[in-house]
Amino acid sequence: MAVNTETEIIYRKPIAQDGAGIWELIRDTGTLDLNSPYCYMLLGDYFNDTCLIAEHEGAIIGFISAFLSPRNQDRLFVWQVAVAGTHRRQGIAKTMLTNLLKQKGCQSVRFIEATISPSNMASNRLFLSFAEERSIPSIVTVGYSADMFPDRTNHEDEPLFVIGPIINQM
Ligand code: 9YT
Repeated sequence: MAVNTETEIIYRKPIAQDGAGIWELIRDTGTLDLNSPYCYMLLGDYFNDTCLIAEHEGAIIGFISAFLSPRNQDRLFVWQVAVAGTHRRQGIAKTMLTNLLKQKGCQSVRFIEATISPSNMASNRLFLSFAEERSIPSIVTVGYSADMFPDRTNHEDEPLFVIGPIINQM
């Protein structure tokens, strides 16, 4: 479905009240692991210095969640990147990632980490092209293998992408 994108897309930090809308967005992607609504409320409340929402005409059409590694503040673990089906192929995910890294909460970040399953083509493309465009090294290691997930969930491998060091490339 084509959507009128002439009206501006607003990028902003989430708040707890966005939890339900974020949950619906993630549910509708069909590719991401759907967490509880409560989890998305917590992200909006306690982790919103490192999360971002894309909003179009009052609807949440994009979300990126991330947190600084508790062990190392120069590592940003990007948890989920989601864009609504109606708004794909417009560079919204890359804008969210770029804008997020410019936030105050990400000033210490030199490495980005994310696990991305093979079927999540959009995020595979996003992270690799993000690194390539800025000539930032990237490595992919095992991450969380399929056999770590509960039986019958039929979960794919979650290879770990590490991108960095980022030095004045934003
Ligand atoms: C970058 C990204 O969206 N990773 C997804 C990780 C995992 N499969 C999840 O939480 O959906």
